[in-house]
Amino acid sequence: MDEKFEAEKRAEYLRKTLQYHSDRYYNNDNPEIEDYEYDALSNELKAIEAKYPDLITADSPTQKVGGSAATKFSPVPHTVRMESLQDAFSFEELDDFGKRTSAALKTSGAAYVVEPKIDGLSVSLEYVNGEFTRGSTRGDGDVGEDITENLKTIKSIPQTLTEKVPFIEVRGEVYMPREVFLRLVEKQELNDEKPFKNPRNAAAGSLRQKDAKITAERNLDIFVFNVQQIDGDYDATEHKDSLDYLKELGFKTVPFYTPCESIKEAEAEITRIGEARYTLPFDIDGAVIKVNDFNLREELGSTSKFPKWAIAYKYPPEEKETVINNIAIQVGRTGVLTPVAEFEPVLVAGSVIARATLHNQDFITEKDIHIGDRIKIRKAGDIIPEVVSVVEHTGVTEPYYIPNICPSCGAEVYREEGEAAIRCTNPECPAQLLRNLIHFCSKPAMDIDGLGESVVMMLVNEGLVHNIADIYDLRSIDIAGLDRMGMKSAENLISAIEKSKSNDLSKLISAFGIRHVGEKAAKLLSEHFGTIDAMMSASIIDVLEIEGFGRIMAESVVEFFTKGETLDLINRLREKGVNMASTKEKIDDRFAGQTFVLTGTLPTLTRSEATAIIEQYGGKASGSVSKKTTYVLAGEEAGSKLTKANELGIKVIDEAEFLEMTK
Ligand code: 0OX
Repeated sequence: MDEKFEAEKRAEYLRKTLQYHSDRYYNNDNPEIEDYEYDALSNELKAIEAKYPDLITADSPTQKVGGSAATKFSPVPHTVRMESLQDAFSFEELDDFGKRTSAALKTSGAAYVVEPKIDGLSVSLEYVNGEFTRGSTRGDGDVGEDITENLKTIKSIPQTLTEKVPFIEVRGEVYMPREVFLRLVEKQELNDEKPFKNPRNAAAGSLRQKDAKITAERNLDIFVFNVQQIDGDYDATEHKDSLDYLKELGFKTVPFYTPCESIKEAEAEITRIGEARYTLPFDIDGAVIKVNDFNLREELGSTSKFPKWAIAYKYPPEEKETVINNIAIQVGRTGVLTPVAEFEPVLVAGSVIARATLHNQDFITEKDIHIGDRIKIRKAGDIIPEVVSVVEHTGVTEPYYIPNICPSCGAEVYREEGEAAIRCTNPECPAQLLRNLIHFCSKPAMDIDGLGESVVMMLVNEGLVHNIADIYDLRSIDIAGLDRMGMKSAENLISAIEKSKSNDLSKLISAFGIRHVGEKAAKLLSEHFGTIDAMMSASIIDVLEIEGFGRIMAESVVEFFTKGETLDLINRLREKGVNMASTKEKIDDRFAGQTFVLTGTLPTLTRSEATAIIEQYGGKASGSVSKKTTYVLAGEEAGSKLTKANELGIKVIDEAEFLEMTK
């Protein structure tokens, strides 16, 4: 195949992939890949585009500063562009940066400063007469989002500066200290909420909250590192001056920086920071080299995206070697057997780890993992342990295979065609019961406060609960006897259990943990059918009527509601008084996607009454007729709109026909 054609295909693939991951990162705060991996893909695309500039497209992720201006908050245009930094992954690239800088300045070399690159969210803070007036995210560099109220909750952001500077805009990085992050994740796990993947995502998720009270609870912090623009006395000529001035005004500035006379010195400092990386109380994803002198910075200028006077060196994720002692099997809620590698504990990215999931048999086979192997591990997103590769087999053991009986109950296991997962066949498997119970009580499900993993485990181990419905037979006297439980907490737990009986049906459906049915699908099912009885008698065709439901989901729902154990469970829960009906009225959106234009005087309805009916059923009322109009609702003395409707061939209806449509 022609080389350019191949490059074009690859570029297309890279653009799509990068767009997908960028959206997860910036708009959902839920990345799937490592920043490092993202950067590598981005660099590959940049290299292709450098070789074949005609392959550059306007929407290429390489043409954006990063992030996109989201719509949740009001837009803030940045009068001084919030530039991003050019990245380097090797010292050769730093050497090149040094050469470019010297060449452009026509000097033997500029002096630099090196500072840590805080892994958080870049923000702009504006002050008028020394008062904090507006704060925003970087967005795409040109337009960000107004997050003033959220930023006001960060204690280290001064509300009032020590001097009444007429106007100043500064730039800094909001971050979540590692300790705060670890506590937050602990709490999220306890509440069975989906935990944040790393401090950066936690900071982003906390900052872009509509409710600033949530941001306030998250204990975010900031380091300020740049004066973006200033209207006032400012005579800083080098990096140190600006940081000293910012400090004087009351800002918390970058925790340290080191002046370096050459790129070689800067590289030595970067190595030192890299070694100390995990001893810092906050995450860094690199170090920044900046030209020290402001006049030289000005002389160097910027490209369309980044300043030519600075570069970020990105550290690779730390990888360590260790030895697999054992592979344990965990049985999940839906009976899936998950292999977990247990290895010699090692210190990686700041904490000791001893276990990592091996996902499934395919993962093990692909990496050729045996017990006893020397392996390379790292932490994904610097948090979640993962096996990178096998370094060497010890020769002691065979390739590993997940057992063909369930380690919890001894029942046979099976692997469905086209699926990676291996499942236990026993619906009464105690390991599944435990996982199901934990899910049943969790926040997105029945939301029973106090019934988290550890209490559920005690209830099962003590033989107080054998089946989900047994929860509703518990008495405070049984619970009070459990470890670290008094009468007071037992009573609280009983009232939380009692309260869950009146939950909306959607929570119960979510709590059943039907395969392929998450929280949103549970809501749709509940709104569509209204009662559990209607759901139980629904056919696959009936379920497929719900928008967004495909065949796999529909089959799974019908299969679940025809199983004997489901019917037993529903009967028992019904006996205990658990609500089995939707408390939400079904939304009737029969006019969804339709546009009505009103003209003339209707016999009985006023214009606003007719509009209200259209909107109640999800339709739109518009003032002018166009090709997009669905109906023209015409009354007495209809004028030019009626003529236009006839010209365009749009259906004209009268009030009687309209009212008929609403029956
Ligand atoms: C950081 C960080 C980011 C900003 C625009 C020109 C230089 N995340 O810690 N950016 C910069 O500087 C850029 N410095 C930093 N320390």
